[in-house]
Amino acid sequence: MSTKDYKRYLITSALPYANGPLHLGHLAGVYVPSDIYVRYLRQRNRDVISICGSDEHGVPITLKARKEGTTPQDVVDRYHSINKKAFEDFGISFDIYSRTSNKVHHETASEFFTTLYDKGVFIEKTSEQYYDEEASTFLADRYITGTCPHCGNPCAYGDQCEQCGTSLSPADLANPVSTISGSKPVLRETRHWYLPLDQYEPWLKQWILEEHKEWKPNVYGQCKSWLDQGLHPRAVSRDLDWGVPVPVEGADGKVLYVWFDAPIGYISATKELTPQWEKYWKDEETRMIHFIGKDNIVFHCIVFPTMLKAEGSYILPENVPANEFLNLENDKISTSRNWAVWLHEYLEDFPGKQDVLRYVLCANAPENKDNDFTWKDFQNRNNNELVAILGNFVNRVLVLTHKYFHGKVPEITGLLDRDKAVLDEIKTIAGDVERSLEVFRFREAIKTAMDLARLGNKYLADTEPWKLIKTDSERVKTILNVALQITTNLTLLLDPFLPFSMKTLRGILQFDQTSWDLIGSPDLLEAGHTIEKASLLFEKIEDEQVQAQLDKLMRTKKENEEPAEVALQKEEISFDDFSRMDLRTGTILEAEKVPKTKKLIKMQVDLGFEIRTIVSGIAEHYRPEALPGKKVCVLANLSPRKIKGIESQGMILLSENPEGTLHFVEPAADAINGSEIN
Ligand code: B3M
Ligand code: ZN
Repeated sequence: MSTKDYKRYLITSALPYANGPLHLGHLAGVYVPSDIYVRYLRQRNRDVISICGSDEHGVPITLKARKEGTTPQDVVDRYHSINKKAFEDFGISFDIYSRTSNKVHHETASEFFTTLYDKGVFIEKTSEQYYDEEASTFLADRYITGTCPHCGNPCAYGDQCEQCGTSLSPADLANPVSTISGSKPVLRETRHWYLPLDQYEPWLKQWILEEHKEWKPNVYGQCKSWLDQGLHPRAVSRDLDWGVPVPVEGADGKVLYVWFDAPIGYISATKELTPQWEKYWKDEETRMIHFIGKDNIVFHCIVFPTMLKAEGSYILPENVPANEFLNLENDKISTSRNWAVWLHEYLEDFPGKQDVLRYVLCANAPENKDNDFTWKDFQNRNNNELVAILGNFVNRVLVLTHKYFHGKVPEITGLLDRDKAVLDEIKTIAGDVERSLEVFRFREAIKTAMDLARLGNKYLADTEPWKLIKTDSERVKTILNVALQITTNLTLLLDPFLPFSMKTLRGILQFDQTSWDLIGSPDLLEAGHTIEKASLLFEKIEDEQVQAQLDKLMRTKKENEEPAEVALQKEEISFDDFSRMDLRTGTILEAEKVPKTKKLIKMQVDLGFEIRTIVSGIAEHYRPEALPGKKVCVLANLSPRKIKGIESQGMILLSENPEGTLHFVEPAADAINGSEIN
């Protein structure tokens, strides 16, 4: 691990696509941890900038625009402001929230490409791709549907079959169709630029596998597996009309691949933020950290570093603390199924409770494995930790200070060993929190920080100032002074995690400092200093509130229930094939169970022109005694078959419901036996 003391920090957080709102999975995976880290560094007085913005290119955005009958620019304008606001609402304190459709970004990405192009980094290759002649455009993989070669799903996409999950390329599809015009696409030659990742493989192996063994196991492991499998050149351009145009002569209709331009967005946003952007990007004494979710690992650990290395003047990330995914109530969060807690909806239902969500998402972060968010856990952590431990301690201290000393910090009349031990512990705890934060163990950090509140509660329970006040008010002065010092230290220690509540608490304490270095200093609040009246920092979340959230999710589940899987259509037949079947109406005359079988019933069926014996597997669905008199449809000219020694002379038509129950296909009630069914 690098022990170098860095001069400055460049913290980036994955640029969310501006084609939908944010949910709590986003916060938990990327933005809560990055914000905690950044706030902590600021409190330590480090030179730090926090960079984010909207990722506004890529095919899904153009697809969404097409679907809504609007322009991609309109889509990204809308979600850029929605998401920017959601981040602000939750106190995610970026220094800049930029966007990749703006001018600086287009210029920066364009220049970056040109530099690599001029250096001869790219390979140019011509390949055949599907082209829609009606719409005069090449088709991105997502724009093509066709039949999956693996499962026969007729609506598979050019990049993936959503029925069987296989990843595909457009050439795999049978009967390809353009989703733009509905026409059959043709193969056409097209030219693209490729980043030859394979050439950088030895360097990447050295840099990641040897020099960054300290990266989180989930990140290191994914990189290793990519590198072990061997890298291939990757196309960095696309035939599309939305994105950064490829800055090469004759490249009309081509744009940079979204994953080429998006990470450059970090650079453009920094340029937009400060004229001194180069010191953050080009000085070895900057520590660059990328906060991302696990699906972005390859781009941030392999592709983007290769781009930076190939360009030559940039630094590389020092760490990429990617998180795994957060599930919701035991199910994958999904935008298309609306299985999510949207940030704006959370705030409508829990106004002012941003810190509660920040707390729960950090305490339960999917740091090393996928994790589950449940509303029950949310309630428990709020009620049993924020309210019962932190809120309770702070409230007791504030209320007692007002009650006994009219809101003035009492003086220390003499420190006992117990008091000294508690005060010493503050620094120890802060040291532990620091160590956890420095290695991106946020769950551990928040738990340790809360230990200071636990310690405070224990201190009050052990010293019992509310009893002592009657006999030894001098001693009570010291106890409350110590308790107030703990409270003040909490505002410093918990500020990265719970910025809203700690701000409120600083207001109550009339303490306006936030420097981390003050933690553990004596007399943070001086004797005689006046504090404001207490107000509750956290309040209980009731069962009904949790139930309401669960009900909301249940409704979503219901709305989403997919129709039961239906078999695909069989091979086409001609009308002649159909008319060879002799389908007739009949009436069951007699029915009895076939002995020693579970399912079979033997019936006599009147077909008008004769009476047939038919055996059918319906004993689990109909009782024999209920059958005589029932009208049925019969395939009359099916060759007779022996079933359990009985010759069955025809077949009764049945339909099945989703639970597997069989029902007779019923003819018209007044149909006469033997009438034909066509
Ligand atoms: N737009 C986010 C995602 O995969 C993607 C990140 C870009 S970071 C440069 O959801
Ligand atoms: Zn399939």
